Amino acid sequence: MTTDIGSTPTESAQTSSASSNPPTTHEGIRSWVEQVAELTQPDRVHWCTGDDAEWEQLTQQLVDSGTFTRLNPEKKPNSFLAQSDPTDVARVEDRTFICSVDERDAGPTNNWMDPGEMKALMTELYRGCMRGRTMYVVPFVMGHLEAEKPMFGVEITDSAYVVVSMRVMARMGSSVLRRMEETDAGFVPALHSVGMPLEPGQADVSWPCNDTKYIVQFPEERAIWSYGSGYGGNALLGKKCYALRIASVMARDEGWLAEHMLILKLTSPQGVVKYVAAAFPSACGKTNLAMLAPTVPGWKVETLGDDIAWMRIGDDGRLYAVNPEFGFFGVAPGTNQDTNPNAMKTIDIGNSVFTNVALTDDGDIWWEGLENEPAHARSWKGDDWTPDSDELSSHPNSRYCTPIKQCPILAPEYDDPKGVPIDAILFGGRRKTTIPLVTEARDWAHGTFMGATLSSETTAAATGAVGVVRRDPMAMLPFIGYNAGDYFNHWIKMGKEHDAAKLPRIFYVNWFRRDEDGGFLWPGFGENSRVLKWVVERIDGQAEATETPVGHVPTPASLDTEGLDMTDEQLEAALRVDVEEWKAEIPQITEWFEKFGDDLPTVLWTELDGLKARLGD
Ligand code: SAT
Ligand code: MN
Repeated sequence: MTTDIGSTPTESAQTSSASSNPPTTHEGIRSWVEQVAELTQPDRVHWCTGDDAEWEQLTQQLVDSGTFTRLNPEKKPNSFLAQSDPTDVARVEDRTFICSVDERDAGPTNNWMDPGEMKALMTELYRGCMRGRTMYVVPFVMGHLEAEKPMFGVEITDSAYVVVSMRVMARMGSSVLRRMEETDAGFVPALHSVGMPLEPGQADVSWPCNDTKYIVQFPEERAIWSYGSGYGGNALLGKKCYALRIASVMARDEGWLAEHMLILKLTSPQGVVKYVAAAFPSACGKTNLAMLAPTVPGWKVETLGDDIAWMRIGDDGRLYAVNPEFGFFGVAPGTNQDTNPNAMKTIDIGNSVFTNVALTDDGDIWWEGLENEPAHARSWKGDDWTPDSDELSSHPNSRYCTPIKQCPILAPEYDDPKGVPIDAILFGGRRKTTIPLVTEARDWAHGTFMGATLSSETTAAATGAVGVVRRDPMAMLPFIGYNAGDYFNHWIKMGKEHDAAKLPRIFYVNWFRRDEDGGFLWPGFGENSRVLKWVVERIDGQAEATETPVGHVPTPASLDTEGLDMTDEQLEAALRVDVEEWKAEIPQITEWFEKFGDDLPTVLWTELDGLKARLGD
């Protein structure tokens, strides 16, 4: 391994007895842990087992330190509320770097710094940064431990909150470490520090973090260094940093896809099963779609994943997807019995961590949009909150972190390391105008064009302005670990190198189109099953579509709207391809493509030319 962090270990490394006698025979892990301990100077090193006793000890410790509030066990057993520092509430995209050896390989959509320079800079930040704290070593695997090639990682962190959250989100602990030892497996080293050492006698705060933040991927080395934040995707390094940014680079090199997609299983009343993967930007309802309760009679949805899909071509030429995660890290506000009854059942079982939601007087959680609004609560900032308050009770990016195994509609195939063959890929964004409810791509290249030009209004999942339209290719803008031009090319290649007839069909959806008065044209949530039904019927050659300049759009009659409280005008407006709106989109797409210069596959320019011609430009 080439993670040359800090100085070489010496005998004076007194930071902990655990590091001088680590409970592993895996040389690579031992020496990396020793080096990091030498550099960061923790008081103790704790090798995580992932067992229940450890969970109890760490959650109690977090309660004692004020990071956690234990929820009322009658409401939410074995569950906790964390309130973060009010400045540390979302992914920090402007502090996220792809430190490839060559700047060109980071591409125009990523921040870049020379890897040597970044390491020098961060090594100084890390020097002594764990003083007064415990350093936790978290062996984990993304995906199945029984996979043909298990995807190992080791996260070193000085945050017990991260350890507890990692236990929910990934398979981790002793069983993973044992397997790594048996096979002398390689792993992605993922180093995390909140960046707040404690001097002797200095009292800790409930949410330590640092104003200086770096979230850094070294794609060639397959290494992750994160500093200064304790939150979500900045700190749970198996998630976006590994399973998307680093894995997308591995996928490019090895011919597969690491995507920001949910995976669901759809069964028709006739018992026909289809698997759907769908990409939406953060906080656009991916979790709700993944756990959809269909309103169309007889149709059934089961969940396989809500955020990330790893997809490989199987022996039969089809594209198989697995969810590398073990839990859900869902947006809390707006989740309720109506919008996502299955998420509510999942979290009601307990064993969950909530971050930045409100605490009710009876020790339960509450957030905007949840039923039974309390007359009084403690807000995410720790203030008194009542329905009359000017401030929100919960941060818009507040989250529940809950075990996937508790999901009442988890598909049994979740446990199959081979994954499920995907029939359809949906790309979706949040757009008030222009984009119809659903459009089918003409072929894989056109579908890649749809994905590459996907646009969405920004949400609270990342810091920065909310509601601004930005291109978010394949909903991967913040997660592509290399040059996005090369990433598009990788998608095009997947279509060329494999049998198109066996690849999933591609669709573009928009649940968020509005009428002139600003109201949503489509009811969304469970009603989205009507769109899924149309998608499946298209695949089976049953549903009708109109060929439009932008692709195949349902004829109003082909969409099952029985029992839906919607006028014909509303349905037509939701499905309309407005040539003028699309013409206004062309300069934006052109400007977006020009960013990539020669790195943009020519096929995508050809697709754009075709679109222009069809719009009558
Ligand atoms: O903060 S996370 O990256 O884990 C969640 C998200 O933004 O989708
Ligand atoms: Mn996500």
